[in-house]
Amino acid sequence: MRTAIYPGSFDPLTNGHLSIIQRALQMFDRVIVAVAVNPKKVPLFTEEERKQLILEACQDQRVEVDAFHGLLVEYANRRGVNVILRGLRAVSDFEYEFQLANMNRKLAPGIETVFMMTGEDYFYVSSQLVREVASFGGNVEGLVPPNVLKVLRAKYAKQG
Ligand code: COD
Repeated sequence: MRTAIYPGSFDPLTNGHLSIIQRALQMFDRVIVAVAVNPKKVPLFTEEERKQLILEACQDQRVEVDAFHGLLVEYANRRGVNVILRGLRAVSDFEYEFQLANMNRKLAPGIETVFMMTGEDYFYVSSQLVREVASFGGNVEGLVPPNVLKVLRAKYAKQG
């Protein structure tokens, strides 16, 4: 069975992420969406919230949603998966992704990183921009799945 791990912060999941997951399912039998938990960062959504939002939005038995602490390659080894899936939006993503992929290869030579191009409608979408726009009351409809839109609106309505 061909399995890929799609790691990320997913704070929150956007339609850009979803487009990568859906297209990856045409190439892999199973995709493990792995939420990275970084104790040094304070995310908008908790680990559990991020996992739940991805689960609700994906609704496909071939998608598993998990979380990991520590090094990605150690998580991949524990899961017995040797493909890491990443998305590329623009040239600006490339430098960071190139460093990440090479460092991961140095740490774990058997693990390959596979890149997929962004869906053309989502090349400008990032979780960070979505959070910022939503925090100022801007409309992010169409950029995130409906369940994420709902919780974003609720979160920022509460904060006033
Ligand atoms: N279209 C297409 N792809 C997209 C879009 C979009 N609109 N938005 C995001 N993506 C891609 C990103 O390019 C990325 O590939 C992936 O989706 C996830 O994005 P994010 O922003 O949710 O996640 P990142 O980039 O913050 O994730 C970084 C990791 C958490 C994977 C990384 O920091 C990590 O591996 N951390 C664990 C510790 C570790 O092993 N560190 C050493 C790494 S060398």
